[in-house]
Amino acid sequence: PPLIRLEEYRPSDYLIDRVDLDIRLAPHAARIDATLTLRPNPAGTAAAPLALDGDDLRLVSAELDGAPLAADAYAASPSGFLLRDPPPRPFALRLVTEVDPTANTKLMGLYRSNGVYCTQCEADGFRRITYFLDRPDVLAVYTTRIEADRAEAPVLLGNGNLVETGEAGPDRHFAIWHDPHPKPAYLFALVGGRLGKVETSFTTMEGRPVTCAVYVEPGKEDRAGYALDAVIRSMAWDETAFGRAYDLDVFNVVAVSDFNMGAMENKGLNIFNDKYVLASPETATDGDYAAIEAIIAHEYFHNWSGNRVTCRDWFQLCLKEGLTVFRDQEFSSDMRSRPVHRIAEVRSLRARQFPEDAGPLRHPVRPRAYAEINNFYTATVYDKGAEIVRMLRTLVGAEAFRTGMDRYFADNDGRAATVEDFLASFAAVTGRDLDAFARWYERPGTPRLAVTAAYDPAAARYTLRFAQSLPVSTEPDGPPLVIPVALGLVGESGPLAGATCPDVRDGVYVLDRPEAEIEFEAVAEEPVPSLLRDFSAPVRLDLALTDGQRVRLLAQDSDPFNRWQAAQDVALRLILHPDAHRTEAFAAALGRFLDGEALADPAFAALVLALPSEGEAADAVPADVDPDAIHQARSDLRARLGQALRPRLESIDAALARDAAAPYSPDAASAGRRSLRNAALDLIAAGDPQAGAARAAERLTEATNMTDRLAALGTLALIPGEAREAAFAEFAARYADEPLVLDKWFAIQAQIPEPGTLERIARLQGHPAFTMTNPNRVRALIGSFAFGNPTQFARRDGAGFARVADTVAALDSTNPQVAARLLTAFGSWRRLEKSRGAKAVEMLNGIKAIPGLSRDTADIVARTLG
Ligand code: HT7
Ligand code: ZN
Repeated sequence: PPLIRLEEYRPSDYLIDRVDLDIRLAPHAARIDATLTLRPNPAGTAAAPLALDGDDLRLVSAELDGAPLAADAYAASPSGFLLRDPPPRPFALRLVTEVDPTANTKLMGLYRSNGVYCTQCEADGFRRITYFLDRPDVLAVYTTRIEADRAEAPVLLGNGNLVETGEAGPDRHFAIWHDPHPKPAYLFALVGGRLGKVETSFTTMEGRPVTCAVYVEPGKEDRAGYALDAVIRSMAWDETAFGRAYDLDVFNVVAVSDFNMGAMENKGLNIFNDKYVLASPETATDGDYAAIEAIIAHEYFHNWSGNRVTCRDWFQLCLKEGLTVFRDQEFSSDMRSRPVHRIAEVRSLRARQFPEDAGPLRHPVRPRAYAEINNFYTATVYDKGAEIVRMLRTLVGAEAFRTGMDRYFADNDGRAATVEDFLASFAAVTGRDLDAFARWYERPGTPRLAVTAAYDPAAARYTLRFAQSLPVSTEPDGPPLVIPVALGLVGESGPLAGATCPDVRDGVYVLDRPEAEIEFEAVAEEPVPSLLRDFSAPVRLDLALTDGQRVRLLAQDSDPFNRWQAAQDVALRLILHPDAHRTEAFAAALGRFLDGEALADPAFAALVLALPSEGEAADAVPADVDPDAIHQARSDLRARLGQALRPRLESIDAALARDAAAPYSPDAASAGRRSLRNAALDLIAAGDPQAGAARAAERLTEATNMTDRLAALGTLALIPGEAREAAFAEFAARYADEPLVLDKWFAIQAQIPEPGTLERIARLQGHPAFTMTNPNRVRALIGSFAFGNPTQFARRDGAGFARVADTVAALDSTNPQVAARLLTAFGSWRRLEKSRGAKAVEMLNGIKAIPGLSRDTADIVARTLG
């Protein structure tokens, strides 16, 4: 597919100041009457033809300034509208189009989900509603009249504020919405349907009363309260943390069940995948509650970082996404435990972004070219993008960071901005040159930071030598990155006081050269270095420490992140190089840790007990990855730790048992206690499957909430036998009418690391609750298999790859976005053992050969094959 390149950006030849829409909803023929108030852009080419984007549109009529357009004055096709000779002055173009929302299986543009009309316009869905300059640097003020059958769509929602409602004939009604804030078309939205709601009000720091509502399927209102509460907390937090107030009279969130991604930040009308709205103790886990809180916050925060200040072009996607992820991470950290949340962020970065950055789909945080922008909503743009913002804060300090953010919002309000504009705000308020720092946006690949240390006891001097490098596959010879390394020295009985180093300010050393050396004076004993505290930069740290030194960090470091990291490092080495003697020593260290503090900070303790995933272990293997060997080594280590720690795990279980019977509360402290008790159960079962199966089955019947029930089911899922199958059957019967809960059931089964899983998946694809038209179902069953079952997905016989490839092929013509994303599971084929890699290539070539393959899937195939 042809590439769109950053360097080829040029301003639009025309601007659109106003958009007046009259949209009549109907299941098969929705009519969109659009009047666009246009003018030539002084920054564009004068007298150029006007070329509007379209996608799958049918033009009904066209008028210019109130008069029908002559047939030779324009050309229209489903994919575009051309006005050959536009007036060299402001003019009004009225275009009527027709679309079929029911037939829209791509879930982009105007579609129906469970009978509810809704829209998805980012990145380029608005052109599936009407012909338009569908690019983020064309900002207009929208007024939208929505008309529908009253019985079919009693609720009619649009962007901005509601200005009028009324009758439109015997069975029809209308609502008019006006959004005073100029916005790009990707932020347009409407909703029409039968929906229930919960609502409340919030008064902004500017004194504006805002009605906040969450709309859900009727009958599920009692599951919308947590999301509504998260809206209110997000609004309050953005005022205190960033000085940002909401700017409309209403803020609506609507949950729909067919949705390509998590949620969408349309102005004043956020549309959500219902998975990230609906929560009750009986149907949602602690993880679901945390995700709802984070995603509600994320979309709300876009109101400033994305909507008020938007992106000039799609290459700047990280400008809104990286910044908004950073903002939602800070919010969640303030709502929950900061260190625990930071560990969760880094685990997710390493699980998703590091492999992406090491594989054929790697790209700079600001890509330079794309064939299909929908394939660039990636972990790199979002999560590495957030890490860059975090590093910027570390470099300039929290206070200057806030001043810089204020400056950015003030200078760019109502504008479509670039990464350069963002950095310029910080350069302006700090006087710093951020050009070298900006390389983070340009250079793909995860940097490696190699550190060696030397101690001179006579001089009481400690030297650290740093060397940074990028992977050879990613233009490694460019100029160095600016890497903030938060660090400290840890002595036998805790952080070393008195050691000084002129290169370290506020606990941070900034490495801005390929290699450097720093010296600490007055170092009274040989320390263990604690580097990259709080994971201060998204790099791979190469530091040879002994298990003993790592155990000292686990016990003594003042930085919780590095305490956790130390345990992970020991465990990872034991997975890659099993050793009975060192395993016993590690178990003893974990035992001391649990004795000392498991019950003081259960959430943290649960993370320390969670070993690195099989994916992380695979990521640490240089080449020829054998997922079966990794699985076996990790299982063996878990079994041994479970046995060695059994008495402690039992006492944790007993100590937290009372808590499990108490009424459910989703707060972080309660969730932490549940996570530790469930981690203990899981490790007990790893060490003693028979006892574990009995205990898990018991826990399943006792559980008073979905968190504990699903954890028990997850434990049982790893122990073949009748108890497991009975539990699966009971769970399915209990939640037969709960699609979101059945998704958990599909997902757990898809991840069972046994050869029988493929057959199980085939069976589950025939289950009445499974459908290929719902992205959540596909992701739950096939996505969980592809991304969460390394041994079976990468089976030697290629049957796992084939199952996923068949799904991609079947889905491509109906929903290419979801198909393409599923296909990214093949991204690490090159790192697999040769024979497995060859099977993956066979499947990729099979997909490549499909006639009429979508641009989305063709792009992923081409890049994956390289
Ligand atoms: N900005 C949104 C990204 C998005 C999206 C959402 C739903 C369906 C299709 C989509 N394409 C792009 C979500 C966000 O990051 O906030
Ligand atoms: Zn976002």
